[in-house]
Amino acid sequence: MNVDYSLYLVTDSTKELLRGRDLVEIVQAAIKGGKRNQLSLPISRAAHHNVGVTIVQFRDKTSETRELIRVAKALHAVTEQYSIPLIINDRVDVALAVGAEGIHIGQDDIDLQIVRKLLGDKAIIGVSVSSVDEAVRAAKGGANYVGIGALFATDTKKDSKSIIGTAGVKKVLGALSAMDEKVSTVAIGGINTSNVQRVIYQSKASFKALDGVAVVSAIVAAPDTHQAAQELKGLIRQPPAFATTSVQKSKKVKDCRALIQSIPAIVKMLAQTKPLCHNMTNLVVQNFAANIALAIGASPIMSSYGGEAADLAQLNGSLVINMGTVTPASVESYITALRAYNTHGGPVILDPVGAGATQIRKDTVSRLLSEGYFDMIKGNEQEIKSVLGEGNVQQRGVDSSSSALTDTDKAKLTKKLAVRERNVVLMTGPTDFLSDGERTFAISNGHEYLGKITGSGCTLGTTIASCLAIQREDKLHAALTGILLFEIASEHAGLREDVKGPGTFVPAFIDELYQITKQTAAGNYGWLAASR
Ligand code: 3NM
Ligand code: MG
Repeated sequence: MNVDYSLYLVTDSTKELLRGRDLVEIVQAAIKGGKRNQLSLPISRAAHHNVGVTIVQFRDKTSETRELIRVAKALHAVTEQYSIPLIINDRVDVALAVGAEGIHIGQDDIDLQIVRKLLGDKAIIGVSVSSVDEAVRAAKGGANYVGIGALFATDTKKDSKSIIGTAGVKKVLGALSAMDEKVSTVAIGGINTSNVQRVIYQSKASFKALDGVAVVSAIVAAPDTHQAAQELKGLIRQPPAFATTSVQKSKKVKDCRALIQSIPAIVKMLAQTKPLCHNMTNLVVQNFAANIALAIGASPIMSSYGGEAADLAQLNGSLVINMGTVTPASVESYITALRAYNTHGGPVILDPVGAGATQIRKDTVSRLLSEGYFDMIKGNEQEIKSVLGEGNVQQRGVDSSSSALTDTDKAKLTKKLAVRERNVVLMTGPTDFLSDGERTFAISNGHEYLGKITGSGCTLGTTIASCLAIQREDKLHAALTGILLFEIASEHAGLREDVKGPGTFVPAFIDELYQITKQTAAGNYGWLAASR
């Protein structure tokens, strides 16, 4: 049975969502979503694009049986006209009464085996799951698809047992890909036009991607059903703006030395193009970060007001969100800016300063990760652990402290977060660990004075963000460039005779960054020989 799950509409019959409109008409408009404007689409897309939603589930938790059957019959007449399946939520009797193509059951509903017996082999049976265990059980029990959720908190279903995020969906996909049973997958809960591309992108496990997304309010509550379905369908077919598509996995340079050889090109380009580096950063490092950006040739703008981000995001620069001075207002600003940059594909770095120090910071990290995509996350060991939700990290203050982990463990954690978020992760420390989930490197450069001044981690974020604005295709390469530039300059500064301690180190460090950048632009790459 070849079912297209790509845009799965789940209906809702509550008054608030219907606003006096007829459900059957809404469903008809949602199915026709892509049809009316077909001619205005590029031919290549129009060809396999003749419908809006591709499958419909009738879900009504309150109506009487007679009414359920009446509406289901009317819906089936519409779905049959377009040859798409109608699935009935929970009610086998209603499905049998109208000859629907399938049933969707939750964990507390009728048993899967019984449904199969009653509806037969051809029926499409879907099961709601929110964990690997539930998904594996559904697959073994012969489900045709699983609805994985709740992805995000949603007003449509307030009793969701757990909010699992893209990380939870990815775990389920990973487990299902290792099974012999073929089961299709859709994610559900809070999906809309602002997040659908990211959900599909970030949920992908190495061997398995979602077959579709299921929505209720994004279509049923939309002011224009037809347009909402069409817009969602268009977004599903295209990768998000921040996805790196032109560099195939196999073509990415895997060898660290080869990557280092092509660092000068990025540094040169920095000086030539002077990309905008937008910093939403803490009060302590504003001035220092701006100076560091200038020293390497970037154009810093220190703007913490989210309202400005929509304009700034159009200038081809990058964004650093450093949550060192977090307030209720700043969180909203971060989210506004994050979305603006995600829409344009401008790279965004999260610096989760003191992520484990307070409950507010932990909540802020979860909220940010569920509201947008970070091309990179950089933090010290405690911060990365806290973002991962590993162990019970209680950070004292925001500065890094010594570690009990081995280097192998640190590399593993770094890679784990990069895989989970499908981005680049940098764990800073005496040795830095950098991973994009496929390649993991350890870097042992940097002078000890970096640990004795304030804002060295934060300004490393600014440096890397400037490089990301230049090298967008291989983000790991951009990060490696930023780290080596920053840390080797610190070594040059620390070794200078006129540097007597952290105080004299700061201006010398800015000078050395400036000198290295200038030398590179002039074709002198000698400094890179110090990379370890
Ligand atoms: N099931 P919206 S969440 C019907 O987690 C349903 O299994 C869920 O509505 C689950 O698209 C949900 O409006 C509601 O967020 C999804
Ligand atoms: Mg149910």
